[in-house]
Amino acid sequence: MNVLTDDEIAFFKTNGYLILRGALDPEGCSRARDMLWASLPDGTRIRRDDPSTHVGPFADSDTNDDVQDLREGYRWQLRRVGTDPQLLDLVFCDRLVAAAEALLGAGTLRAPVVHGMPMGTQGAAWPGGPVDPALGTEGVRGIYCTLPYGEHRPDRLGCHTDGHPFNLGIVGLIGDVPPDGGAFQVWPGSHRRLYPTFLMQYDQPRIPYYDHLPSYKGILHTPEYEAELARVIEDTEPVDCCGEAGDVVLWHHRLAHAAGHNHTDVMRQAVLYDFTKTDLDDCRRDPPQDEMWRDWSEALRASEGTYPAAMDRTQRPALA
Ligand SMILES: O=C(O)CCC(=O)C(=O)O
Ligand SMILES: [Fe+2]
Repeated sequence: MNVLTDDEIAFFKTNGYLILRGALDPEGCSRARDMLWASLPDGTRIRRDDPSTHVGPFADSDTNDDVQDLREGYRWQLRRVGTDPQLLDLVFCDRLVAAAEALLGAGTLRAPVVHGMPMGTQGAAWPGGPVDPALGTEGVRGIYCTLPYGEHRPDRLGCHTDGHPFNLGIVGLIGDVPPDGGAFQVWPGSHRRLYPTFLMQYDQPRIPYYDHLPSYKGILHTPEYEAELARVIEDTEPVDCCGEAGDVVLWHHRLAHAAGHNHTDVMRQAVLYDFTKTDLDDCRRDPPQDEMWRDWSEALRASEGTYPAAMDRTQRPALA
């Protein structure tokens, strides 16, 4: 099945992301929302049927520091359901598998494991750290939400690339997300600028945590990466990937991105999944290649990356 047009493939090659409208089954989105709300213990202040209670931050009594069911500040990350068959059917569906194969090559994808290990099973990478490098994740990352900010006025939004190896990310909206509503933000073209600044194609070196050597822990970026990311932030306007339930953003693993600030009164609800190829374990030892599309589909490698100007508008939904 060829679900992506040549123009869509070209847009992805140049910009590092591609928005597909209505790619998720509406019933599946609705079940995912049910799953999210069903995960709450009894008696929480936040209640599904009263949107005024969705405004963040979470009350102290609703806060939970379990990495598989994180509720803290303005973020709610439900990872425990990450290998539920219904959630896996939602993202590893025919249309998205075909789209991912159009970019990565037919028959190259590793399937998620039903009832396997959700992200966070093996805990944080270091004390108090994030669950990256996502050890053992066999399903979706989880259902990630951003509560409305209310009066909260945060600092300027930063951006990052992710710390664990994967090939192609997706963010699928399971509820409508208006502009400025905490949608996934992407910095177009940053994948081509950042890819060569890493030491390895898919991984990043990590400094382990030692009690007696506390001054540094975590990912160690190259100076080239830090400098290029600073330039990206300076010269590139992020795209707010807002949309309706069912819309999906596909994104390159080295694309700079962020979870947007939510200045609306609607909670942002999305499911995040990482497509990985069965040959990732071999390819991940390689340094960045002169041909950065070596591990991608023939169609993507052959694409010249040019597309009709009108796509710049349809792929920038907040401006449309
Ligand atoms: O929730 C989002 O929109 C993005 C989250 C993200 O960037 C991450 O978990 O690495
Ligand atoms: Fe990220």
